[in-house]
Amino acid sequence: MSNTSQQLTLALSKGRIFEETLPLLEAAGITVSENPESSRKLILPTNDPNVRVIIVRASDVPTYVQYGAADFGVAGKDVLYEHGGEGLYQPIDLNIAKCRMSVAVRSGFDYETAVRHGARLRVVTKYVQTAREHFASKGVHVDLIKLYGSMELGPLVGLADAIVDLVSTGSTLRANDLVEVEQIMDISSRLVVNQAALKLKRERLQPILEAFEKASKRNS
Ligand code: PRT
Ligand code: MG
Repeated sequence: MSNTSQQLTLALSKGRIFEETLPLLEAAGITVSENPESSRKLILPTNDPNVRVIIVRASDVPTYVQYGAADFGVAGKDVLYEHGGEGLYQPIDLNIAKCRMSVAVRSGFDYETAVRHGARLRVVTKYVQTAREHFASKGVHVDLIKLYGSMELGPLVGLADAIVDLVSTGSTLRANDLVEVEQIMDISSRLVVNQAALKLKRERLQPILEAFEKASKRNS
């Protein structure tokens, strides 16, 4: 069921990625006709009859693009790293939805000393792949526990010693008495393009990619 017409389908997630992609679409002359926060529609038309937007979960964007159900999409580096990026061409860092991936612990937990003494740490995270690589590269022994949200709760109720999660302002950590002890990587969102679409729909895609690239430089 791939998307073979000459129409272009763009996969976005609701919330910050949708909001921060709108100005890039504007720069390409594309206006989305409905707001996904108020509409229940999952397929949104635009002012360009050849371009439509589909609304999917942030972590599902790479999957839709990989299988060609969307020609292109916008996804965080966190999501792409976990997905692995197979079948995706990643031409542009859009410099939007910026944050960092960090290790945080309960304030009062002496992370440095625990690591130095070779303690085995329990870590909750949605980002198992990224966390595994990070701790392996540092030689820290960890038991990783996968969660799907509210990682911040883990250390507060004794599920874990540490979390690996995204941080932007730091207010979620502060509100839950957690402190950031390590920054793993800087995160921003990238444009991802289906490899077959890049060849077959190049004429339609190219001007949009160029407009995105130009507009995203303003965010850097
Ligand atoms: O929310 P849902 O479960 O549907 O999916 P999602 O969390 O994957 O989607 P969404 O829309 O929340 O995030 C989409 C993308 O935005 C992520 O994949 C990141 O690349 C990027 N991004 C940028 C963030 C943040 N900043 C961010 N602060 N994603 C999540 N957060 C969360 C973080 O997980 C933590 O709970 O915000 C909280 C921390 O924020 P501060 O400001 O309190 O530090
Ligand atoms: Mg979220």
